[in-house]
Amino acid sequence: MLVVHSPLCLLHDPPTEILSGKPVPYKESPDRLVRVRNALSNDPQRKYELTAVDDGLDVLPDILRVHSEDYVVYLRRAYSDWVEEGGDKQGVLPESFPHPKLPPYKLDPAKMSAIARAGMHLHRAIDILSLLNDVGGYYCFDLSCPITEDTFEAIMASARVAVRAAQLLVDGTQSTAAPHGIFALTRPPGHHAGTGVCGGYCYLNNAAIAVRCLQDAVPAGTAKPRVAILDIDYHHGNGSQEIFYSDDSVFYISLHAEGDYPYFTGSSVEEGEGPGVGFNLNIPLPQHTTGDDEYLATLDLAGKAISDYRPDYLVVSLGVDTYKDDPICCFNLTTPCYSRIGARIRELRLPTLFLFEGGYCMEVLGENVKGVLDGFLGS
Ligand code: OKP
Ligand code: ZN
Repeated sequence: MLVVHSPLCLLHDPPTEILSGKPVPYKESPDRLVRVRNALSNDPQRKYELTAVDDGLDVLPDILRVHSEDYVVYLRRAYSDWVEEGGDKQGVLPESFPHPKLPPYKLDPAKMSAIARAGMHLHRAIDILSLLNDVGGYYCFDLSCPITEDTFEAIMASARVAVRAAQLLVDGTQSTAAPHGIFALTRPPGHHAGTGVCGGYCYLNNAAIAVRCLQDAVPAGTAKPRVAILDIDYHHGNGSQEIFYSDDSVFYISLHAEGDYPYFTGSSVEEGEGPGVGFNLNIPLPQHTTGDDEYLATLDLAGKAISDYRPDYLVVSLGVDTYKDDPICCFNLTTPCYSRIGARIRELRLPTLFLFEGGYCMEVLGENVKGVLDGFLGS
């Protein structure tokens, strides 16, 4: 299996985040990537071929098919604006938000400080009335996404990994009969990032960017490929849901912990809207009691829904924070479960793009991710 990665993804390394009101070391660390990379490259059977993405690959057009331009401009400029204003070199994090219940907001965003812009959706700020109807219009929805000097470089590299992996999947699918899979070693993760908002360690939605690449890679006049996203990260992928909520060409399915972060989304009544009705499926599972058997039984239901949709491609948001000892999560999955998950995904017989999302138990992170991929390969 080809594994696409980029050393530039290691650059993003914020010192702290706020957890339960206290500053703690940042959990989404570069070491996560190193652990997974090492586990795959040390595979005794050498099943994984690591390939570094070309740093020159221009993915801005792909990113702009998913994210709003003002948001990407914000991500690119936030740190330098901040430092220019004398801000701390640790990076920029919002501390005040233009809450929709406190308008009017008549200040000129161009005259705002970088930290004000972090909390403010620049574009909407100009027409603040629409902000009232668009709570998703903030650049940050929580405090877990500091923008350091290297953040933009790393998130662009992560997007390049996703795009290159999608291209390779399309190329490979044309030449093989066996279910084909590619792993994109993306980091920072992406499934919490929405059209114009970061949060949950996510800045650019790598899976969504990859989906649009898969859909674009067809000759003119051919039907647009249908893509299913299977999100098996412990957390609900609120960003992926938002991006595809009214899109019937993308079926988003998530298994996640009920009532945990990101708290406000992930209910089974969120079914999509407009043409997207019926193409969003949330399957919340109970915290604390969900173990291997319950999880696999639910995954079978998701697999059935995916088969019924008859997608051309499967994109898997691969988080392994469902593990029993994950420091920020509360499911009880054991290491042997991950290869069983991979085997279930293999049974769908679809060209499959895996993208790395969450997973914070460092000791087994590599082993668990490799378990899913091994299971998919049938080994
Ligand atoms: C990312 B992924 C904010 C706490 C934020 C963020 C968890 C992000 C998980 N005070 N915790 O889905 O694994
Ligand atoms: Zn997660």
